[in-house]
Amino acid sequence: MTSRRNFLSGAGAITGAIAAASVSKVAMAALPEPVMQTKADTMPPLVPNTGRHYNPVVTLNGWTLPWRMNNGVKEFHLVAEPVVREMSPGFKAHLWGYNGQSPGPTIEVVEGDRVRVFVTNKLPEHTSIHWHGQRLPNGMDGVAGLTQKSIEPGKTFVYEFVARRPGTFMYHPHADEMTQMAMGMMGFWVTHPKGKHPLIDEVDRDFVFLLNAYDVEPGAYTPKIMTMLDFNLWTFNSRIFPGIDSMNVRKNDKVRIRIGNLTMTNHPIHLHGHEFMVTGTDGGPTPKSTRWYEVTTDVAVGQMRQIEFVADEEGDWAFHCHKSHHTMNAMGHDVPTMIGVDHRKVVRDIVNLVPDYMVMGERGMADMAEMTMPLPDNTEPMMGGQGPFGSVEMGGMFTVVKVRADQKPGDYKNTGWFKHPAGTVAYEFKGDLPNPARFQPEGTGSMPAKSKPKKDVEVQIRKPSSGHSGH
Ligand SMILES: [Cu+2]
Repeated sequence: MTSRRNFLSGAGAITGAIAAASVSKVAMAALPEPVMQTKADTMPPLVPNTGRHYNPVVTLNGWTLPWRMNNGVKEFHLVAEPVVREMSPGFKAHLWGYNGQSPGPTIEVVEGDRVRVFVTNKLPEHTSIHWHGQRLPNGMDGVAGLTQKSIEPGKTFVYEFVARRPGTFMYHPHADEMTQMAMGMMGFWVTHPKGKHPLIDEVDRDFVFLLNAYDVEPGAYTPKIMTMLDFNLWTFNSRIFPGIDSMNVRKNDKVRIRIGNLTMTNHPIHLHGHEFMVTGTDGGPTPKSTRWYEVTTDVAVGQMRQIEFVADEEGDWAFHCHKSHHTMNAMGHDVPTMIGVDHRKVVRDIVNLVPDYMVMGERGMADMAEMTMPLPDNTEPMMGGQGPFGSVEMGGMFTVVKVRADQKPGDYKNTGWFKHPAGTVAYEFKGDLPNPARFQPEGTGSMPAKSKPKKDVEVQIRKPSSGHSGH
């Protein structure tokens, strides 16, 4: 726009154009080179080589942004741009993100650090960045229109503040938020404490990721941005199971997992085999007197939770959102519940007419994970994931915490499936089944009903199919 206006307004504009060019050249020289990421793999922790030392985090299917030290200021360069994100192997979505990926890179600093973030906008529309949870000067808060002008396409803005409070934070646009967050613009931020902190324990492994949700129609590449509730891809860091890496830890490691939620609904995050405590929120570390053990914690919209546990049980432990529809991938399922309905005769008749016809769900939905139904290109099956004992029948927000005695300290490699000690796996009973002793009720309800149906009624449930598509 600038050059066009300059061109149109004649001679005076040439000077303007030269001035603009020289200014931007100087500005570019002062900018730290943006670092880009082309892969959706979990990158090793970025061990700090300047500034105060800390134990770096590992971003699940993500990475940490390197910085440049400039006169004692940590300088980062974020580039807001359209990206192609591989959501699981072979399934790519056209999103918006930062520095080549969505979510953007994790930013890690230390309490007391002066931080300068250059933000270049390569999107087709204006943007801004809000530093969720930070104490900072009001004008650095990133709310377009309220605390700053929005960053127009092609422009670079500078944010600068001292990371005053240690903890778990995130960043996201505060300009055309509905579009930009639906398109995947978000990232994680961790401020490490500058020394021993009474409420922040040292841990051996520190994982971070964001919860996000997309509505990508089977076969399509770009999310629908108007969707408010009916998302069909529920993701950890814009990845769906089985494309989400496992979290690999050493037995007896103290493990911290930090989770931020930028979807439109809450996610009860559940860990198998261990109890954890919520040790922090986006408001900071929780007072010790408020902590109790849980195996599921709800992460509401716009919230962050950090959980901690000692991984003292070896095995492959499921870790997932407990909303069962959030551990499934894209698939319209406008189908009535068919469990218990024997419709083999109807199927035979239909198959005579339509040879590829397939009936879903007369024995539950587990068959869905095993059948090989033709899918449109660029579509992930509704559920899958091949475990050592068969299909895991999961999708979306699901991964595995792998606890191994022989995992080396600082090694994040996936060493394959857990080898169960003999006699520790559920097994089939092969003896005779005795006749069950039927349960005889002793109570008759809390009080007698005023009126009763003349005949016993057996409830026949058929779930409505409206308002329930696209999971
Ligand atoms: Cu969920």
